[in-house]
Amino acid sequence: MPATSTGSFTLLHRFCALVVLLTFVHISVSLVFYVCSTDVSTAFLSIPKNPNRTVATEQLRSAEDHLGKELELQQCPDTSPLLVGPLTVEFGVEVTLQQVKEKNPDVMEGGWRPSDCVSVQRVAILIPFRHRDEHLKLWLHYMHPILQRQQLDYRVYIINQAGERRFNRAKLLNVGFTEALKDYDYNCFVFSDVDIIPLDDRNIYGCFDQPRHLSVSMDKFRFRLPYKQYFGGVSSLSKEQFLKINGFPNNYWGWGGEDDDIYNRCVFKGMTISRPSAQIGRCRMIKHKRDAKNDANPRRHSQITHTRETMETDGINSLTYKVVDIKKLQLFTNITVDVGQP
Ligand code: UD2
Ligand code: MN
Repeated sequence: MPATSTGSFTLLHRFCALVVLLTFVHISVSLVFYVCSTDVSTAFLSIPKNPNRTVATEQLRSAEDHLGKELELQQCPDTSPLLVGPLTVEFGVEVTLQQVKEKNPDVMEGGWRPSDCVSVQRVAILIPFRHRDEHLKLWLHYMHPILQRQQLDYRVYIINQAGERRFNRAKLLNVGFTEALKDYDYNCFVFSDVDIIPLDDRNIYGCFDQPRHLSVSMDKFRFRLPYKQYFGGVSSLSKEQFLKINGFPNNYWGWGGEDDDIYNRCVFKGMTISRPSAQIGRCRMIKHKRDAKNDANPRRHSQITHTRETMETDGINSLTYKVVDIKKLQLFTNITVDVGQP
């Protein structure tokens, strides 16, 4: 082999060794930087981190996630794609609260909200209540699936009258309005008897640009409105509409009249009543006898002739009550309240 070719071989050999060395150094430096910049450092290398900084970083991340989600999520469509229309409702079925819970695993703290869109309707569903546990089971059994299909951001409140004195439906609903607003920024309130179930899920349990009467076509009244001004059963008012009429009357003790008073309040404040069609507004009421301590209110006929005057001073602005107990359960929030007596 000639001397010149041996020399160039050694040179090439050295050059290659240098390239390998440089590559090794490059990879090592990159690796060290990578490890230091990740949480692996804390896990494996026990490099102490500033704990405050970790918390702050995590808060920032979760705020970013939250904001990202809010920005990503679109408003729910005007008409929910989940609705199925006419429903079969049977009151002979045996249901337990456990079964209702299992069938509605996503219902928490008495309600639900869509996870894939933002609901415009933030609805508190308020039910005046005393000793109607069997009806309540059926109501929860039928209503939770319907309310989820309607894509509402909702929670159910049972406003349970404490004691055995005369029942006061409208005052319980005023309490429900006040107490629910302590939980969440609701913009809509649905007021429902515990014994009424809609026969069509297109009858939306939300609010409209006028106060809404939902139970317009009931089996009890042979699927007709009993009279034009009828506002009993299930109704809804936005927060604004409710405050405009000073809420509901507090002094209708016993059965009847309070629904007509609420109707009068709406009309006297220049509002009209919005209703679904007779087809979509079909519903059923569980047959029952008049409850104890809910005899017909003998003053109701005279009371409803004075709504225009009384509504200014009797309502949400004069409401007094004592909360006895609040229980946040999976299927509903139970508020037991002492509303006093006539
Ligand atoms: C009608 C109206 C109702 C209301 C009432 C007069 C219909 C369908 N409904 O109902 O909205 O105007 O007349 O006050 O027309 N409740 C209890 N425990 C009681 C008493 C009442 O939980 O001891 C609750 C329960 O939610 C019940 C509601 O109050 O559904 C109305 O009472 P009701 O069902 O006895 O009266 P009803 O069917 O004549
Ligand atoms: Mn009833």
